Amino acid sequence: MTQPYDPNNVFARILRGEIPCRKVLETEHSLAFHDIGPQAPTHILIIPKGAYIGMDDFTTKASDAEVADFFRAVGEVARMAELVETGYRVLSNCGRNAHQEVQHLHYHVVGGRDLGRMLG
Ligand code: IU
Repeated sequence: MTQPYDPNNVFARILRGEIPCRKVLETEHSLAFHDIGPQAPTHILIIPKGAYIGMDDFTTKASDAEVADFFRAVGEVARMAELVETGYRVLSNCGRNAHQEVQHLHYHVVGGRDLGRMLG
């Protein structure tokens, strides 16, 4: 990562309680909430509570406990949203080519309709 973490990005502000969110799940190291611009009937974001921009700094700087907590939260969100049986998509946009909008790592969990094929 070349740019520094911006502590005033919108997800940092949500984590500090400065901006409200529709919370789905909170764990020791992670927070999940509904996306404000849902792309499907269910569209939930999962973020680590730590100050990580993307997968690069998360997987090199976060503790094993943070990483495990985060990925368990992703799976738990899918179960809580009752997406397991019908299926869902998990994705994370990291960096410029992926059009990452908010510079705090987030995974999207999207489901509730046929999502089509992502590639090809
Ligand atoms: P992206 O992967 O960085 O492109 O997605 C950012 C997402 O964050 C996008 O789906 C927005 O709708 C969502 N979002 C949000 O839920 N709350 C906000 O205040 C803002 C963006 I700004």
